[in-house]
Amino acid sequence: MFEATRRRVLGALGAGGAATVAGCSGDSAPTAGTVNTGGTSAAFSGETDVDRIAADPTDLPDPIDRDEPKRHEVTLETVEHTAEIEDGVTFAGQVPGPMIRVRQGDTVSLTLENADGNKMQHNVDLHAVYGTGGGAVATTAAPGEANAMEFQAWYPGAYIYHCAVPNLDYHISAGMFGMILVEPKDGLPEVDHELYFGQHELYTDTETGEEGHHGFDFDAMAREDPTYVLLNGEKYAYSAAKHGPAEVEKGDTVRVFMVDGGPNLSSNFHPIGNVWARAYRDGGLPEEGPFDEYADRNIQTMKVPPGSCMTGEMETPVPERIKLVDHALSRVTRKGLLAEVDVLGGEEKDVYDPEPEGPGEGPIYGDGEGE
Ligand SMILES: [Cu+2]
Repeated sequence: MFEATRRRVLGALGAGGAATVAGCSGDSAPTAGTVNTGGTSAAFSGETDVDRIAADPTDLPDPIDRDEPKRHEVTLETVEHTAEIEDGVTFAGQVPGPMIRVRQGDTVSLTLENADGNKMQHNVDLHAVYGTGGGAVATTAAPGEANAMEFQAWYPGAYIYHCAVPNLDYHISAGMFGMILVEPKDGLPEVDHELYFGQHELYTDTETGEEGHHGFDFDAMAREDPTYVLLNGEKYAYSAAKHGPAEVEKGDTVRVFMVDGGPNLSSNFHPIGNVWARAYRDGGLPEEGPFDEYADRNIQTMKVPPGSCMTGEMETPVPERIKLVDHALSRVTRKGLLAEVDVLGGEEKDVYDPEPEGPGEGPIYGDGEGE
């Protein structure tokens, strides 16, 4: 079922059917992994060891409802996987890594665990941290080890966290990034839905969609010429054809958190058929509201640099399928980036009428006389 679905997606784009990108081994010179085609993966040494690498964008912590600071114990476990489409070094087995959600003034005790079977050292740099390397030096851990640091969340906003070992661009391209959201003390305005996505690009030594074995390609990464540009680590991960779409009811307000891991490409994040009614550039938030006055209004496309985030809110006055894209559109048509949100409900023809009365009925079509 899963294989058939994936093949349909790839077929629809004429991409030719790629599938599994295997994990790399060795720190300084990762060896070639493999890419297998559906149905034949067992024949290759690069057999996947997870069914799915794409994080569920609806799986994020609840908004904070608290007036007092709190101390959090957070453990990020790093695991190295062989996974479909996405090459596999990930935080907690998903791309992006899990969202960490705290309140400004909270204290976070963060432990970076490097799983025993891993081959590389890892760490974490959180952009929400005042401190050397955002915690990267203190948390660096070899396979089978764990290291901790503690910080107070001093300033509010949505921030990236990412692996920051010497080959950090490779580790991020392999999926080692996520978001920490520091809510202002009074919290964020209430919305009906929140979604969480992560964009990044993957560099392999084989053409996009080509069957066979893919290895990581450091030269392609240096040229910033990716094989895939992805939302949530898999080709079209949260589209209707794969793990999605997200579904909301007409009239709901939808808040989207997006982190751009890069390592190199900025995103041009646009909701097709909608607009960022309120947009927080780079995820930045003021200490206090009213947030409506702080936010940019009615932004069509948000620039999100690598190593940054954005928060955008959509209104949903009509039923439709919203496509979340990087508006550098070859990344959508040819390199795998797409998520979809379905707005369910009855038509609102005053706002949008997909089948208006035909030509000749209204003044913009002429009145049929004098032509
Ligand atoms: Cu790493």
